[in-house]
Amino acid sequence: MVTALFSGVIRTGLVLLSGLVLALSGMTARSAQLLVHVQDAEGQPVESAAILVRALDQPREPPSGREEIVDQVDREFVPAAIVVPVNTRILFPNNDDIRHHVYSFSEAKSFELPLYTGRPARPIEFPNPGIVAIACNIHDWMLAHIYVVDAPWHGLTDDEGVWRVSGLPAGRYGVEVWHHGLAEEQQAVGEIELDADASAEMEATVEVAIGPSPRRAPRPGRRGYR
Ligand SMILES: [Cu+2]
Repeated sequence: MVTALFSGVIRTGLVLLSGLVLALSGMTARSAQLLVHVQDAEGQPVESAAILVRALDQPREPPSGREEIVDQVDREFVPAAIVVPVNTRILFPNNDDIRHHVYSFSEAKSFELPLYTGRPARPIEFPNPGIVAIACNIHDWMLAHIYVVDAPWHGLTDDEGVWRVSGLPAGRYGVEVWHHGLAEEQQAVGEIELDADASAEMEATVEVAIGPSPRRAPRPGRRGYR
């Protein structure tokens, strides 16, 4: 049985696809789940877009930060995209046998870790929401994006452009899609009302150029390798 449940949707970009009641009999905690699918203008899935979900009927409490690691392996950042709550502290260890020089000029956080090997003495703290692009001053293909968010529910889309969350209490939610290829005013925003035991799907189409594939480190022995 499929029953449409939802009234409020959508300002721009992020639209409700379907809502249905799940028969979750026997579960004591009544909660909803939400699936968000992000695609580009050609209908191709957008991987590593950050999804932010906020309860609109409850007071905003910033999520507490955590400890994370963005590694440097084979002259690449690993992972190349990460979403973290504000006040997260990220350590940037260098696992290569050469030196890297990690920096960011982003508004949400600018910092610099001058040429180093091994484990830096301390992590970098990210107190402000926003997209932080990090790079290496020596290897110009090295690039990663840190999505610093103040939404209690958050995650990154997978290679099919999908992210899902469960355990949402019934209520109204604001949903945002962030991607480093989007200007702030292009970020997709939507609203949804979820009943307990409901499951909903939303879809965002964003004008972002995905390109053929991300630049990778040159293979050993080829020109340009440093
Ligand atoms: Cu480097």
